[in-house]
Amino acid sequence: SYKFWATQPVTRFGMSLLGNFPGLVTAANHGRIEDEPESERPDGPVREQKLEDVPKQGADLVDGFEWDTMDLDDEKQINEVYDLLTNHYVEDNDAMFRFNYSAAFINWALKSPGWLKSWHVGVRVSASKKLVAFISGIPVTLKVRNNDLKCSEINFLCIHKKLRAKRLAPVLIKEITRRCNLEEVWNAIYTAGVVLPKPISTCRYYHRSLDWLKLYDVGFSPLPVKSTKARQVSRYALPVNTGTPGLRHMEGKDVDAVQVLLRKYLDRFDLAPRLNKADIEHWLLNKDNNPEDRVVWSYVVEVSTLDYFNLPVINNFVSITKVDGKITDFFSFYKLESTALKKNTLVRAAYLFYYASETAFIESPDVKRALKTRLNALMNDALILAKGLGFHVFNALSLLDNSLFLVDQKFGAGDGSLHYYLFNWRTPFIKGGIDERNDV
Ligand code: YNC
Ligand code: MG
Repeated sequence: SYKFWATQPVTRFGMSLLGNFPGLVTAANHGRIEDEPESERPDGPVREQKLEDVPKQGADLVDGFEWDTMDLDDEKQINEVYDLLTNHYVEDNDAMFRFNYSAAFINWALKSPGWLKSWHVGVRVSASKKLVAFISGIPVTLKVRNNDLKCSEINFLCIHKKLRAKRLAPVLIKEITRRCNLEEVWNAIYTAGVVLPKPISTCRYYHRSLDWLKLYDVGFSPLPVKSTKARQVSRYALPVNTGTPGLRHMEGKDVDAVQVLLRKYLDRFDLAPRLNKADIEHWLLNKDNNPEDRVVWSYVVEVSTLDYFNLPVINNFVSITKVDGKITDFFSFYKLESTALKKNTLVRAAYLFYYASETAFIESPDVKRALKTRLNALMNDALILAKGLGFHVFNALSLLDNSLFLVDQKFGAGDGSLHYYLFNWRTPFIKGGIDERNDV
């Protein structure tokens, strides 16, 4: 039925909207059904809009509640968002675990380059000023097939459990839409576990045990019928030291090289963010001095130029220290804990974040096999590092080139999918993972 989503400029299941005829398509005829199959229509907006038509004021909330633009430079207000999410944000299907985004994570995720205060939207109880709902956006440039879209990335939609099923979510979504539109941003990307009209891509979560006993104790990992605890522990054992020569922490001096490498790497996919140097610095470099607040870990592989080009060192004519190395690979992961609700304990999860490898670009018919080998070596090191940092589990989605290493690295498919959505942009479904891609 989708009473709310049927009114929004998104593509529908099994039918197409009248769209992409500037001037013709208005809110008035939006929603009419056409015969032409959606898959044959060109990529483009579902609805064309003008700045002058965007309301200058937000819609009224029901009596007793008020809008508040959050100031996330104020630690107290970050903590209010943290408290709301800690108690009311996303849970798994069995209500055993709930995401516990840290205040440091919220600060990192919502204050990326170009962030706008007006896209951090709260709803408070008028009398007590208690924060009871939230939705946020950050600006992103997104490559969707052959187009670069100026988008907002919508996240952290959350409503207090006592205010559920009262149609407040559509009010929040319309308000963040209005605030994006006021900045002349007409498209958005968002992900959700629930099915809405209409996913542009769908991923599965994969989990790799680092501390199997902990995951068993909290009810995350079952003991397979034909196994024993000892066998499970040894199945997930990892070496203490990493294996890739030249692997080290990423530093400020690596930003340029990583940005170039990642851009080239992500260009191979139909859906990817366009990241500039400021983005790379923000998303990948750790700026927190307090180790407890650290959110992201990034590593590069640096091979000295002499090694890389396999040049013979003739004499000391070139001092090694003056030769910049070449960054051939990098990977990163971030920390996002979950509360195990029945045991009241935290599960420390590392999530695979951006990565790239020059191996993807070698000119050889064996490029895929080479990439598989290289990514397995890199991801094994990522697991070793995450284990050394005290993480209990390492999570990844079935996107990018992950299908090349997930099984080999002993990841198991989780239950539940993550659906990707674009607001006001039509494009055919994008298959996940290099093996399923059909675009070449
Ligand atoms: C959801 N996750 O279908 P229909 S993900 C979008 N995303 O509408 P009510 C959702 N829509 O079916 P409740 C949604 N979940 O009638 C539900 N809906 O068309 C739709 N959970 O509203 C639903 N956070 O207020 C229905 O439902 C309508 O009280 C019902 O509130 C929902 O951040 C929710 O999972 C999710 O806090 C807020 O259950 C609440 O149940 C909750 O009666 C736990 O709403 C936390 C949780 C969601 C995480 C996320 C991405 C959100 C994307 C929102 C869409 C953005 C569109 C682009 C806007 C910018 C445009 C530009 C430019
Ligand atoms: Mg509601």
